[in-house]
Amino acid sequence: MKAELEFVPALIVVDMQEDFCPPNGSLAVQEGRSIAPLINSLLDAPGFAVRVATQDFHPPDHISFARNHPPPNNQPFVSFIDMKNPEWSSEETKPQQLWPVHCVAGTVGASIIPKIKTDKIDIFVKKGMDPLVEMYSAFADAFGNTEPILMAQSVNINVRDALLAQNVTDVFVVGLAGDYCVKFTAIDAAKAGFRTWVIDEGTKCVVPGSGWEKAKEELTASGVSVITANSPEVAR
Ligand code: VGL
Ligand code: ZN
Repeated sequence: MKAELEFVPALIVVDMQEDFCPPNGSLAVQEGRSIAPLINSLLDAPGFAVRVATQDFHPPDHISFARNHPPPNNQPFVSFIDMKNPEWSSEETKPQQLWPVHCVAGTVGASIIPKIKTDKIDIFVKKGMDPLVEMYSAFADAFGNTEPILMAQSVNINVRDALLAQNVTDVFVVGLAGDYCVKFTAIDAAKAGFRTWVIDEGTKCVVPGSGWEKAKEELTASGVSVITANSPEVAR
């Protein structure tokens, strides 16, 4: 009966890509590049059993790109469109926020910034590849679909199964952006049954200040702990 005592931590580095970083990223998050040293120190820490990096990896016709929708309701950051659940039997729709073109598969914008020590990464997760659906989380699309057949179009690997195969118990999340992909990845990690932590100084937000405050409330309500980098809980 030592199951409760087990601590097998994984690190997930979310979307540390050129398009989310100043000065040239098309969806640059303020100070996005500045968290690279902290993330590298975590990647160097021997304590993590698995190190994952995610990449937003969209086709040019992705549903979240404002330019793929007719005016006037196609203003990046501002407009929302109705997005349909790609699950064939579902009629469900959701409002989807529109973005500038970003992280197009194969472009420099989709590449992980060179500062990040990618040689330490065990698993690269590409997500958002299905043109018809948004996927902020590395675990599920915007409708919560996690079935492999459906997911195969939007993601290149089932992260939950990959982490479970390594007996992971705890997931630590850092990267960009705190109020979108970091938040949804952490909430889904908790839903998947992992004890989940977001490291506060390890993320920056599309909407700094109020966006991060709201995200922290949602994280806490979902059972995710937001902690500082020097907390004793952080694997080293
Ligand atoms: C993200 C907006 C659109 C993110 C991705 O990585 O947080 N945000 N696509
Ligand atoms: Zn995206």
